[in-house]
Amino acid sequence: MDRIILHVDIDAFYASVEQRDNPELRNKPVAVGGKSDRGVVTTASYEARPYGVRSAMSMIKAKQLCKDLIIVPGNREKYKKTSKEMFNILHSYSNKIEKISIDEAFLEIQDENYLKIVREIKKRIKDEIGLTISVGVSYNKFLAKLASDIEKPNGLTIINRDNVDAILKPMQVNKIFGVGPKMVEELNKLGIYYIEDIRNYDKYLLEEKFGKRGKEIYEFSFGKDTRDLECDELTQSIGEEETFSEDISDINKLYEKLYEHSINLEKELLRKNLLYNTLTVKLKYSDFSVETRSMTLTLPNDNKDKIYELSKYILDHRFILEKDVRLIGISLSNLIYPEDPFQMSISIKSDDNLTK
Ligand code: TTP
Ligand code: MG
Repeated sequence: MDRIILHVDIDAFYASVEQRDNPELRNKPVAVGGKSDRGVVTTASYEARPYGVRSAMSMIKAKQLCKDLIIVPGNREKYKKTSKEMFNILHSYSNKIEKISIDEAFLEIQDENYLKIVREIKKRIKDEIGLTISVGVSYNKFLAKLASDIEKPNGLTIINRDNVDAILKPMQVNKIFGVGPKMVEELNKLGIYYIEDIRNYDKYLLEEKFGKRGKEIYEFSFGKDTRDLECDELTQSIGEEETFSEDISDINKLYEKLYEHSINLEKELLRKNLLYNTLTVKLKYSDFSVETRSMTLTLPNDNKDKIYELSKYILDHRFILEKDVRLIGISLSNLIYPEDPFQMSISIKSDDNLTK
């Protein structure tokens, strides 16, 4: 079966965030960037684009092109936070996500009913974050990215085996992944202007002239791309800890804190769609010395009651508790994504368990 790959890209990202947060900017030509003579446009709202205002253009030029342009300074922290919110939503639909930039990602999904998923993702990003995205769906990365660019803003384009030739052949060569102005010039010299021209060119001559790149361009011209998603490194561990305002000797207070940590950790596991295998309890004593004790489960888990039960067990049986406690923490490691058959089999084989 073909893979199902989505390419998701927020529309006019920085400008859309500014329009979202300031109603006076809505439906108006907006450029985000520095106002000074040396200012550069980071991005322009879709209302400014018909005037020719583009990313990386000097603000002076942008203002000349569009007299009514409203220039807004950027707020990187806000964009980072918004980006994180989008990635959190995406993570609830797939474990296989490649982050390309602050507002762009590939997702590989297993569910053949991808239209339902795409519509849900678009709706959630609109309802929960207040932004629109454009999505491309196809059977590889090259085509998915190409697709998301075809209809913008708020687009949804599917490239499948039936329409791939009709879409690709008439496109200009610069639409091919990694083909910049220099390469376009080189290809034009060979009489190659459209993707169809690449298909009709001799594969070996292209390879001879451009090396590995030539071979890739030839493959892309037929919509072939076997590259896998380069997924984010899995989070190594997640943890909760708290230093008390006064050192604690009452074991019940420590239990209470463990329970609070368990609730928060369960929330975080669910949000990140993770299960843990190993739980560690950390204590810092009144003399600032630190001790940790860990245990590994037989089966990965994400339940707060289990986290509490296990951490309480460790606290009761693995620590001596002769001194007052200044800080108590729980961390979860050996994290895995559920429904990953390979990882599940590793964890089940683990011979460490609670009763040891
Ligand atoms: P893009 O996704 O390239 O652009 P965009 O989201 O503004 O517009 P589009 O609808 O075409 O996707 O980049 C995302 C953000 O990155 C963009 O909003 C601002 C920032 N950026 C820069 O700061 N400098 C640049 O040169 C570019 C291209 C983007
Ligand atoms: Mg974008």
